[in-house]
Amino acid sequence: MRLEGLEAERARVRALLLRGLEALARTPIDPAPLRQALLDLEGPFLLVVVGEFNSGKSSLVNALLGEDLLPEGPIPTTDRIQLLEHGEEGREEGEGFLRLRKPHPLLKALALVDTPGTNALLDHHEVLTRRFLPRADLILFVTSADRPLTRSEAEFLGLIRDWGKKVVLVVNKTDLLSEEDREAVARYAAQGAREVLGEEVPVFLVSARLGKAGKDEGLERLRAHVARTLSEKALPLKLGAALGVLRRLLREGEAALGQEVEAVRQALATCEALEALLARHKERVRRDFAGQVALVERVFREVEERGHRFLDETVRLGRLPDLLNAKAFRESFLKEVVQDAGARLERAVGEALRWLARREEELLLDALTLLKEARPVPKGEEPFLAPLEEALARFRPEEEAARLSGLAQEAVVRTLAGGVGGLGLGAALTLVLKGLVADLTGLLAGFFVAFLTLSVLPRRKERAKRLLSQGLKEAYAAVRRALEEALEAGLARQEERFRGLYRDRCEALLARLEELEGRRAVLGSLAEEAHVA
Ligand SMILES: Nc1nc2c(ncn2[C@@H]2O[C@H](COP(=O)(O)OP(=O)(O)OP(=O)(O)O)[C@@H](O)[C@H]2O)c(=O)[nH]1
Ligand SMILES: [Mg+2]
Repeated sequence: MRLEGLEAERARVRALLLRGLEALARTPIDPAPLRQALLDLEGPFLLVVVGEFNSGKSSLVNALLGEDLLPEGPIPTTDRIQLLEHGEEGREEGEGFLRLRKPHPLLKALALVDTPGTNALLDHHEVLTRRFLPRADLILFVTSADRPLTRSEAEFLGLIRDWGKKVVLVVNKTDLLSEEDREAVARYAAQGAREVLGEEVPVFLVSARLGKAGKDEGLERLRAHVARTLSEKALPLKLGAALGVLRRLLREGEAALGQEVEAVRQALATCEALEALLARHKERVRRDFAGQVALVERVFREVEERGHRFLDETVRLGRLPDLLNAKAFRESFLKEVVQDAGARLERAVGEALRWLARREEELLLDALTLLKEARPVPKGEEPFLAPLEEALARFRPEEEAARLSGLAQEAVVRTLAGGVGGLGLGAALTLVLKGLVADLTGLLAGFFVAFLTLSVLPRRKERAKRLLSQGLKEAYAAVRRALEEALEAGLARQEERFRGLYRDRCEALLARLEELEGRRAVLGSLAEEAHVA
């Protein structure tokens, strides 16, 4: 019954590891240790002996087996992973690996693994051992009684903890200690291990040397502990070891994805900064465009002032006879009132539209400055710069101004066709505006016609003034509306083009962020399941 439960548990862990493999495939983490754990789930229990060189690991294995199977020595001796398995006598060598088979009763329940010592001058020894760590189902950590638990040993214990392994601490060479020192050494080693591992671990004081002669109680106790542990908890330990590997890799995967998420977030901050820049740009252009419109308005205002003065003088100076001569009146009206207003209006409108077109270049330059100042450049930002630089190189404000001018004309024509301009001013203006920009001369010629139709008497002067003002006001309103339409159309085009430079990339970043968060969530929930299991 209990066995069935354990087998079900093994199946559950196996399924979890498989899901872990799948999830890790979508991270930069090497899943090899997990794949190995999946294989080892079906293999023998791996009791792995680790420790610094010369602490007596090989001697301990020999003592446990009761025969001098493995070479021992005072210098770094073991240079490969030595795996002892139950079976017909045999030996198999591989790269950094030796497999020995023995028909030894101890090996029936487990495979015993001797590893190269750590903290020697031989780095490759330590690499072999570190790489083997994740495979251990239980670790015998051997330290030497004459220097129990050094700093480097504590650091190595830390690596073991990171893989979530269970540890049995063995203080070897206790034959070197006096009876009274044994107690202190045991306490010291136990406390050190507890501090690193965050849990109490069993500690055994042994002498492999004496043990070989069958004269060491500590070794016997260790042997009994191992036998009991295996009979009671072999499978839970194995499953726990596999889950430890899973948790560790999931943690690494989460950290790696977290870094990617951070990089994407930084890049997205650039997207937000560009959007904010665009919003500020539109606000500023709208505000400053008022200055351009005021220059246009001034042309109308000056005509109006001159017109009023002209009417006043015409009446005051008794130029009535002139007024009867339509041709002469028209000429002096054009000369004194209209002057070059048409050309000036055309220039002012053109200037306003060119001003508007050039603002786009400013936007691009501001964006480039923003991107360049945002150092250090987060990974993957370059693609933002390139399209902006290209857009700047391609930028032709004159073409854009011409296009906007076309838009403005259309707008004026549209407005006036809607029936502005009593007294036929509208029609005159409409005709004139079919050209490039408003021709004020034409507008005022229209006014002139209207003016003559009034009986020009002094008492009609005010009415004539009102008529002129009204006509100019309507014409100005039409031009202003056209300019405002051109402003909005221009801004919309600037916005569209500007966003086009980064929209795809920012959308891709958002999608990537979502994707990464999704993957991270999968790792997180697997890690939780691996904890509960
Ligand atoms: N006094 C004493 N010496 C021991 C004991 N166990 C091992 N030694 C000696 O310590 C030295 C190192 O023993 P090894 O078993 O080779 O140590 P190791 O940990 O396997 O060393 P590496 O394979 O180099 O990592 C040898 O000279 C052993 O004879 C012990 O219990 N008491
Ligand atoms: Mg050795």
